[in-house]
Amino acid sequence: MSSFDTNDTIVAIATPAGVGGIAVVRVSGLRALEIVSCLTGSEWKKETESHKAKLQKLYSELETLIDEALILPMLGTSSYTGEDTIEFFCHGGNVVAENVVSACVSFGARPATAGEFTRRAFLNGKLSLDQSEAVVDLIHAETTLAASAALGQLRGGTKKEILQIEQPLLSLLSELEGGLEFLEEEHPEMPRNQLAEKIGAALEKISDLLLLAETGKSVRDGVNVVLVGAPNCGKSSLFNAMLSDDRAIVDSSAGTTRDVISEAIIIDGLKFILHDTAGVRATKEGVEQKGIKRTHKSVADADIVLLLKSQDTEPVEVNTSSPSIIVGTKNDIAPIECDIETSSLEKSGIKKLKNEMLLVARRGDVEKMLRMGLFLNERHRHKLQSSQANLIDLKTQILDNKIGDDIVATLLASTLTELGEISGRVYTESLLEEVFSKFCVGK
Ligand SMILES: Nc1nc2c(ncn2[C@@H]2O[C@H](COP(=O)(O)OP(=O)(O)OP(=O)(O)O)[C@@H](O)[C@H]2O)c(=O)[nH]1
Ligand SMILES: [Mg+2]
Repeated sequence: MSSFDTNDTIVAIATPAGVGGIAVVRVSGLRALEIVSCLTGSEWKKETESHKAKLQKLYSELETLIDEALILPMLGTSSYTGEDTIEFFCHGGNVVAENVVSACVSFGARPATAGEFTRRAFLNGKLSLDQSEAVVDLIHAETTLAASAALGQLRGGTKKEILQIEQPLLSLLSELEGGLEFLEEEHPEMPRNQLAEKIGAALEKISDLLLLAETGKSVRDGVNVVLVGAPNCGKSSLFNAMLSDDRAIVDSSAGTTRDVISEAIIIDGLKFILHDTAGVRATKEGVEQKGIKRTHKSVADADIVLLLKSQDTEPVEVNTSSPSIIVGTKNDIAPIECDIETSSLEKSGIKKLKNEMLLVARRGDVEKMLRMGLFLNERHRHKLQSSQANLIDLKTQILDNKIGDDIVATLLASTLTELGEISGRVYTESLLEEVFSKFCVGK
């Protein structure tokens, strides 16, 4: 028997631990009505009106009173999981909900594993796999933009886009497979350019999605912005000015900042993580050297590099493949050639710099992503990338006339399996494990 046996009735607290007004205990499965009947000592039948709450006393198996709670039945396919579900809205805190769970277990439920309610929703066809992942994103959203994106995906945006790539390829596959049943004389091979064209159309859509996956990453994790430059060029001052907070130590001595200091700010709904770093210079001082090493590591991980320059310090060069903005600092003393001039002292140029960061981070694409209801994650991106590589390869082999319809069909089928794992049209037990292990218990 699998540990996820869907014949079991599962139970878990759906609200976070700790003291609060109410706690919600969720029960789902074949025996949900039987269990609520045991807890309340009154009969809850199949005919119970769904989605209509009732206030009732709950008792343990020893018939001691646990709580008086609002009980919400959501029956059959109308529930989140797609099976009979009962939610108990009981008093919050650390004891009552646990007691309700224990009572449910004594009456035959099993404690749910992480994400098991959503896993059932998936298995019962209520949510696709990407929609299930959107549930986690919605719960973990730190910005309104992230929440909107998660909601768009939960409402089926990604599923629809993926289907639009899959459908023509699936019909192509069945056409190819149909043709294979005939002898070559009876059924000529599909024209190569026609085949390549269809694969090309899928490739175009995939690369559009991959661009927006990049945007999804920015919205989900934030954009890493690293401030780098010579000692004393004003990095910590600019960092503080951007945060509107006296966060990092500023001093007229060169080499003040040693550790990387990171703080997040939200600009136009998008999260940016600013990293103030140690000034780069040749030094023999051990601690400073360690700091500079950290600067280089931050630069390597940056999404955007702010290269700072001031008239009173020697400019430094940094090696980076990330987009950079050359920021002139201390322009109240003297201007310098750069992309954006700033003065942390006078708080000038900060807004302009933030706008430039939004531009470089492709804030514009966020709107597109939201409109399409996409919130692609690393898993989706990985599947899209390898499907892209396989399709490019397949297209080349077709155009080079290297392979017959039978091989085309085999290769296409394996790519479709890969793509199908995004929405869960195709899935394995280990894929479900990978996805649902990221959930919390009770979801
Ligand atoms: N006039 C003026 N002085 C500034 C400005 N920004 C920074 N300074 C001064 O420049 C000096 C160095 O500033 P920091 O912000 O500590 O420079 P840093 O790049 O972080 O220096 P390290 O941490 O040593 O690498 C301080 O004396 C600041 O007051 C500015 O916009 N205008
Ligand atoms: Mg500093």
